[in-house]
Amino acid sequence: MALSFSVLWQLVVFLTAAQHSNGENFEYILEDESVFSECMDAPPGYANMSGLFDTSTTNFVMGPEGVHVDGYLTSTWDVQPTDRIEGRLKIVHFERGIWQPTVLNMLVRDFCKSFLDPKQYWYSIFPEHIRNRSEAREKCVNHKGTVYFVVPYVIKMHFGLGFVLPSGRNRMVFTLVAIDENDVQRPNGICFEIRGDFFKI
Ligand SMILES: *[C@@H]1O[C@H](CO)[C@@H](O)[C@H](O)[C@H]1NC(C)=O
Ligand SMILES: CC(=O)N[C@H]1CO[C@H](CO)[C@@H](O)[C@@H]1O
Repeated sequence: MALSFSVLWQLVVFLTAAQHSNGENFEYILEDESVFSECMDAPPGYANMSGLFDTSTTNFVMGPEGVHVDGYLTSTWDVQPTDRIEGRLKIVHFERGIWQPTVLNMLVRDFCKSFLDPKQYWYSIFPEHIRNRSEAREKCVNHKGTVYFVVPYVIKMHFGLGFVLPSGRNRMVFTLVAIDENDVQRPNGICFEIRGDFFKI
């Protein structure tokens, strides 16, 4: 997939604006307490969330304020610590009976470099709540078997991008791929979705 400048630009806007916007703010309300869904159109050979983390030791419970999370996650992805992890996110919106692409696309070339950076939009989704941070800092998701303990929290996904986010049904589609030291992408990528709706707050 060729990466055009416009896509890169969108990504920069998405990443930076999420933190410093004085425009309208939106909260993404999850559709389902299990949080992570199967991708509707996963690339061949890609695993779902269970290929990234063992979530069987994590509780996700929907309450009035959102989805409560506690427990721990163990990384299960069969890749190498020396791999670079590239992440993509696209938001797809349900409109007039079909899923339509939106301008909200981003690519992170080296996810592990900024995994625990508080300025990243994903920080509050999960990394902020890791209890054993020193281990997480050393061992990103490309270290199979790493255990991330979470301080119990309620998932809050806030976005202030300076423009209106589409209300109605949305899918945030995440894909992660590992790229080895010879710059070759491994076939066992990860794809999962978080379905929800944007509400103005
Ligand atoms: C994810 O994939 C695994 C292995 O293919 C499968 O057993 C599991 O049911 C899938 N999980 C979801 C949420 O569908
Ligand atoms: C390096 C580190 O802090 N690892 C810890 C992660 O949390 C578990 C449980 O609290 C500890 O057993 C690890 O030592």
